[in-house]
Amino acid sequence: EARRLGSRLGHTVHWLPEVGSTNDVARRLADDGAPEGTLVIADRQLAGRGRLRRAWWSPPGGLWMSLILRPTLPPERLPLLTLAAAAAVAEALERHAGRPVAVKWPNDVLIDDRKIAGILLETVAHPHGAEYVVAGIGINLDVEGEPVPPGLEGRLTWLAREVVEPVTRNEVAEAVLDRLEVRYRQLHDQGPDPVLDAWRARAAWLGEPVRVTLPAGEVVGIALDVAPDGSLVVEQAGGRRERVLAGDVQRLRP
Ligand code: BT5
Repeated sequence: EARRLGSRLGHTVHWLPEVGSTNDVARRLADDGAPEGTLVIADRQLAGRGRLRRAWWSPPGGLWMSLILRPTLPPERLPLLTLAAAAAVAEALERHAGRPVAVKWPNDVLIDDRKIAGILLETVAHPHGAEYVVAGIGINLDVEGEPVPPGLEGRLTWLAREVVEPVTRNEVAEAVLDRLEVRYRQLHDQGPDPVLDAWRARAAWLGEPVRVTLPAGEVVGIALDVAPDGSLVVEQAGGRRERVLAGDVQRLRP
């Protein structure tokens, strides 16, 4: 079932009761030529995924969606799409949550240090850049009655737990698409700065000691800033600065 919503991103929505991963459905649609802004939403995912083949718990009652983008950005700017999406989700949730919403490098959205949303960008390459990007966004809206998987208890939160007034899935989806549209256009028209500023304004753990686990090895130091290519700048003991493009950040508590 495809229907039309007002905003340009999300002009066409494929709404499915149950899928493996909305990112896979969106990739098939993109491979078949679906235009930018095509959106896939599922009521639940049986094989939702995060980065590095990690599982993403996607019970009914969440917002599990994937958006097809066909950016015309230089390849080195593509990682900024993750930061743009995280900032957009945080901005959308701030409209409803009674507390500050934070972003954590590279792809997490947190309330009170608990993860409420995650973003998974998948780029299908082309010799001259990105052929298309699928932006997968998962937001916990209400998990009442669903047993939280072991290991996630106390580490995640959901919107129904944080809101002042109840909010529907459609309203959240519309708000995310609105903000994403703004941030996505900005990246194309104004370069990285507005998106980086929006991201920095909500950044968790900048200025704090962190350990970044990399695909190979780790970097320990102060998380200083995000760079215009979307990497995290970490100052190691002795002042040496390292830029990391992919990894998992943990806060080091004294
Ligand atoms: C992410 O990965 O945070 C990206 C999540 C993207 C999910 C969306 S849903 C729509 C689209 N379709 C998909 O199949 N995926 C996208 P990462 O940074 O690797 O974090 C994964 C980790 O988050 C897991 O290892 C768990 O520790 C934790 N986690 C899993 N499910 C969670 C949930 N529902 N809420 C909070 N944390 C969760």
